[in-house]
Amino acid sequence: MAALFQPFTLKDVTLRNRIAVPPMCQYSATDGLVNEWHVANYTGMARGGAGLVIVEATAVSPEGRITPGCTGIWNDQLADAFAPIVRGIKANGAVPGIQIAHAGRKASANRPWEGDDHIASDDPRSWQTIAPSALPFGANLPKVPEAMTLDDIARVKSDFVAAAKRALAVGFEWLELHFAHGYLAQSFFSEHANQRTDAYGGSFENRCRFLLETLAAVREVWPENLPLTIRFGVIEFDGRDEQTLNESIELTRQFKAAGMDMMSVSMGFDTPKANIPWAPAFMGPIAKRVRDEAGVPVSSAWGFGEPHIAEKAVQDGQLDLVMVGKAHLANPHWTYQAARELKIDKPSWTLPAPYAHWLERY
Ligand code: FNR
Ligand code: 531
Repeated sequence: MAALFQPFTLKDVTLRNRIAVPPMCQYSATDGLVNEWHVANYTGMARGGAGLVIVEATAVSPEGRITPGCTGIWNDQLADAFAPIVRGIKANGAVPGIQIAHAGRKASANRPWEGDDHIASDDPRSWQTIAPSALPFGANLPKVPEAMTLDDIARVKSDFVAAAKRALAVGFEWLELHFAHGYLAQSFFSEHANQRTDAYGGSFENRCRFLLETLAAVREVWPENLPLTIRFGVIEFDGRDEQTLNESIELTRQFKAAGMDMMSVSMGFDTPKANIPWAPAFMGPIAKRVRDEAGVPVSSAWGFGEPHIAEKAVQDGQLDLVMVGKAHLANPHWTYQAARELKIDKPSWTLPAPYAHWLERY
């Protein structure tokens, strides 16, 4: 049996294999509300055989959306609308997860296919962004955020807690905190974005404070028996990589002590000046370092969408779970086809009978 097709257990949740659909924004919601597009998208990927399907970055507050099309979970009506998605993922044998997020200074942007830049300030669709400091990301995202007050910090933490409670109530079994990709939490950690002089900026300890406090508050309401994971950018590719990685690994140990069950190892994206060494599976060795040095289970994405590459990442002990993103957009039945390519004896086990019966017999 291929390593990729071994079940994976985290807390009381067992995935049927090591393949996960990572969160991928659809930019297709209205005022945060999901619709039939989201049901079809997520149900289809579960039907294709992945063990875990994580719903896209879902905003904990309206100003935390990246774009006007991003999903939200800041009230009960928005949360309830996820019920058919949860049911659809489960009915197709996968575990339903959701990533909750606040976009910080990268919020108030146009959809990628409509510019991928900040919405002009005089456009009524734009909104005021917030961040640790009044520093813009730059490049395509020049909008200057408002530096958060201590009240803002307390409010956003409680928004994360409320979002976690709603995610649980609607039936999600796996919760991911989006602490990566230059969004709000990541930007507290990064000196590219955080130049505060109070308890939330400056020293390593202070730059970790918002992330650790948010994690601890969420862990109090998210059941101990269900996985709570963090997507975190451990490296910026900005020329200070060894120092950032060492700090990130120390923070990962602290996340673990505060109740994080697994890390989705990713990049910081806090500066447009990064020089990212794009290549298939290039995050594998970095994820392995986090796994080995911090002693936590890890997943990662970025170029694992070829079955033999994904298989090798698990076999080599780089990843516990492999995130396969864009390859799932191209082919929601990616897992089924990976099983065939890796010559799993009975590839049909990932497909439901109404499909498998015909695909195997004739
Ligand atoms: C993403 N990605 C992403 N990441 C995340 O943490 N939350 C999100 O909501 C999104 N949204 C998103 C939308 C789209 C359209 C893409 C293509 C990507 C990043 C994603 O989870 C993954 O890390 C990358 O796609 C890299 O993995 P692949 O595509 O190389 O397998
Ligand atoms: C980051 C990305 C960069 C380059 C290629 C693909 C993806 N993502 C981050 C996403 C939104 C879309 C862009 C989130 O984390 C929400």
